[in-house]
Amino acid sequence: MVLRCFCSLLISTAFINYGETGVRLGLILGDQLSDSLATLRVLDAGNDVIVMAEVPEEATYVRHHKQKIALLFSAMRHFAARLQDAGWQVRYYDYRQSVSLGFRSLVDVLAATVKEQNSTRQNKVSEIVLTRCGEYRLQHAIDHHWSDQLGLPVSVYEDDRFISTPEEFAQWAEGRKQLRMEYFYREMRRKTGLLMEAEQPLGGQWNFDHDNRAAYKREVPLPPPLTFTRSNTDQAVSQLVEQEFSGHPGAMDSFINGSSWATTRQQALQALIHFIEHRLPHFGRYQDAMISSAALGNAADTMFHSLLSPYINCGLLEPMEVCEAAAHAFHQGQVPLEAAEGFIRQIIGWREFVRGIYWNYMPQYAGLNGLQNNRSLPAVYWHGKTNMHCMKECFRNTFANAYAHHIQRLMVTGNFALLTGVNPQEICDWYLAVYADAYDWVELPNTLGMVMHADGGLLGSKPYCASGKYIARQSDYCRHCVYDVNSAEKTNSCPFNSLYWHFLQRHRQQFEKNPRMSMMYRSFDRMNEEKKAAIISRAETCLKKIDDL
Ligand code: FAD
Ligand code: DLZ
Ligand code: SF4
Repeated sequence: MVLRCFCSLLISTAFINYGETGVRLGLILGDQLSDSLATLRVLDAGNDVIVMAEVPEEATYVRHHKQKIALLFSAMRHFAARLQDAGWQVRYYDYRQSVSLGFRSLVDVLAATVKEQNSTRQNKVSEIVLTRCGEYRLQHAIDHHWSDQLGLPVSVYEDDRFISTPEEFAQWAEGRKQLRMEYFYREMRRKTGLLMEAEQPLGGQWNFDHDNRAAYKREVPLPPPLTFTRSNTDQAVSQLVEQEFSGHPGAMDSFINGSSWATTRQQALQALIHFIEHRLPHFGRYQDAMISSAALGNAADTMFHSLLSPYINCGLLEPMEVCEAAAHAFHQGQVPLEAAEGFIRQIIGWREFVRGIYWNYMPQYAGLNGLQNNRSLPAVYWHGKTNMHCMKECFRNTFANAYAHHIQRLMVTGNFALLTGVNPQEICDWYLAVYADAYDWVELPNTLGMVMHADGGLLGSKPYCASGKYIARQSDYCRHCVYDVNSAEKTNSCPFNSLYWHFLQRHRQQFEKNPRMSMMYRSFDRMNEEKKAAIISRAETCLKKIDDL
């Protein structure tokens, strides 16, 4: 049970200058669309004003996928309308208003709102109130500049939609030689009581991951896709995005026809119920599986995954409520324990863990490049045209839906960036741009740490590098590919194979003594010299013409 009490939530107040009671302006960000938000609990609907704004700085600090912007703007507009219906005064600036008024950033919006309020109303603005924001970039500006810029106290409250706070994570991490998600996850299970019986995990095991490695052989049908009715707001936002963000990546079709993202709390709840009924029962088992869309249509793009991350990350759903729904389904006998546990682990384990890493190590974390990788991001990451069937499928899903599931991100497009030595900051910017769920706090540790191993192993004791064999085992991709997954040296050999060995040779010094990797070095060393040379030569050819592969 996570206790909520706003009196203990205040993190910082810059520029304390109370004296008169006035109006407080509560800024609600695009990823804070929750009824339970601390800002809403602190403020008084009868007196204070909520400010929300679509602004160029947030919409363009990377070239966000069109659907990410559409989802966020539409969800923000629906949320603002809900607040108004509930009796709040809301000052909402849509994108065109912001641009026409010359606002670039959120602080520009606040400055203008303060001026307007102070010149037209009796009650002057006395304070700005916010909930801790997700990204370091913005939180740093708030902590260090906003109070001076606005001439007002700026109070920041804890974001207690998360299970743990950055301070709790820092305490847990302090003095540990290695940070392992598994141990942090156990703390979170104890803290939430999810799937616990007194102090013990239900089923006598914390983690059932070893049961979760199956390839999908069509044993059960893929779940039916869910579609959402599009509101006038969705339609207006779609038009805006097509006109104002035409240079951003991605297609809008699946958003416009309602087959991608929910934009209201009610629709997000529908998505949660759909997941629990149709996807969760098989979630764990097929979590690492991939399958081509040609034979199975759109359902192949999502398989049994929840598709809930965009909603959890922008606030339409809360992490605890989705976990409680999964636990409830287990207690009702609707899903097996390993399915519920596997899902809950992703949320209270991985999601909380990566956030802890982010706040503990920022801002230095963003600049790490432990493997000294400096290749520019290959153009194929933007145009998606390649003969590598696995990559083609992942790019198609990404650009069509602003989505790819975890194994597509980690073991296909991520693995390729790792093996080819792409600069971590460039690949991070790509992941931050192209997914509907992408926010720096969660994308950065996943990409820089988990995929690129650029943090020296903070997030994983070994890099997630793999040859085509892994992809062949977990998917049907290789059966539809022009490349031969059983060869590493032939001219039509799978690029992942030779690149894998090339990667290991390039980083022999770092990884040869790693007990989880030394076997691979021994395998390579056992090959005859001719074969080794042919593999390395094939990898070098691949590296020279990445965009032609
Ligand atoms: P499911 O497979 O259904 O998982 C359930 C939930 O668990 C997700 O909704 C998510 O909230 C959580 N979760 C699962 N894995 C992770 C993880 N590794 N870190 C954090 N939360 C996790 N996730 C994001 O939310 N935003 C990102 O920007 C993001 N960037 C990523 C970049 C890379 C390179 C990789 C390898 C992973 C990234 N992830 C990110 C984690 C994960 O891939 C997505 O959370 C997941 O694919 C979202 O789809 P889903 O909701 O269907 O997830
Ligand atoms: C992602 C995003 C986008 C595209 N646009 C806005 C916006 O116009 N206004 C806003 O308040 N938030 C937006 N967001 C989400 C913010 O980038 C996010 O709140 C911050 O990065 C903090 O996590
Ligand atoms: Fe991908 Fe290689 Fe398989 Fe082709 S053969 S799908 S490139 S892993």
